[in-house]
Amino acid sequence: MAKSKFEYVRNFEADDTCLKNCYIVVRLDGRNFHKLSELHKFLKPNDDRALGLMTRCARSVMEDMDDIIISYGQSDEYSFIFKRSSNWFKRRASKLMTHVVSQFSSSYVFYWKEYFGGQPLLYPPGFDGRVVLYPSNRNLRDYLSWRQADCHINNLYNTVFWTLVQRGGLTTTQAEDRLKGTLAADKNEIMFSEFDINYNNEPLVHRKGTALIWEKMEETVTKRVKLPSEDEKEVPVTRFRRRVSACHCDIIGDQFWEEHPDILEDDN
Ligand code: DGT
Ligand code: MG
Ligand code: MG
Ligand code: MG
Ligand code: MG
Repeated sequence: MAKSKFEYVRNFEADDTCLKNCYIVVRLDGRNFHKLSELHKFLKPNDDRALGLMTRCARSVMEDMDDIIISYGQSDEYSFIFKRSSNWFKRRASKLMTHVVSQFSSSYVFYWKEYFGGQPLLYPPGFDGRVVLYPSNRNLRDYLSWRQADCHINNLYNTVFWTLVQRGGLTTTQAEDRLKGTLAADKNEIMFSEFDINYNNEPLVHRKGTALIWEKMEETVTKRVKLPSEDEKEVPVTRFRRRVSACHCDIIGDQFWEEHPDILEDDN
């Protein structure tokens, strides 16, 4: 086909191919969820409906996109890790990021009522996205550790903060003053001695966030087959399927990675 004289504009598109051999991380984060959570009366410090909805959306992203090996989420953010050998969308950063973020955003609206029932979503929420490349398994694990450590630090603070307000009767300003300069041990001690709360018994989903991984499972179904010269009969057929499974475990230490050796590809 003849080219139009306008074709040259195509060359203005920037090349944003992700460097080979690197893990591609797409992290998204809710836009102004401070306001969204207040307006929709999310429970403090953790609203299991909101967290469940985030994970439902992440599951939808994983099921719809090739090559995501693990996802990790907490609060209003989720990170999706594409395998380092992925050639999806020719590794174009903008394609990968916009597919993830738009699938996630539309899922947030689509699945809202499954988590919030009759409570309406009052405006269309948005998410930002970014792409970061990590060249080694160590770097990728440190990235995920960073996000999980962030989850821990924020959740410890938020848990003691809202305990002081909701059960201790402090104003938010008083609670803030009370916690100024305190270390993790001090926060644990306040909860334990004043409110009989052992932080380690708080729900794992709040303390550790959510990792989504692929779980291989064997499935046996019966199929009707008709061979020539024979009557139709039923035979069992076993096949392997994979499905997304959620865990709220520690992903900083070695144990998780030793138990799931096929998530990462070898460094070399
Ligand atoms: P951004 O990301 O710069 O557009 O602004 P925000 O407001 O989304 O800030 P960010 O992402 O640093 O903080 C997350 C906000 O979402 C924070 O205000 C608390 C809120 N949020 C997330 N999960 C929950 C929850 O389970 N319960 C409540 N009450 N709030 C939550
Ligand atoms: Mg932010
Ligand atoms: Mg946010
Ligand atoms: Mg956030
Ligand atoms: Mg098109």
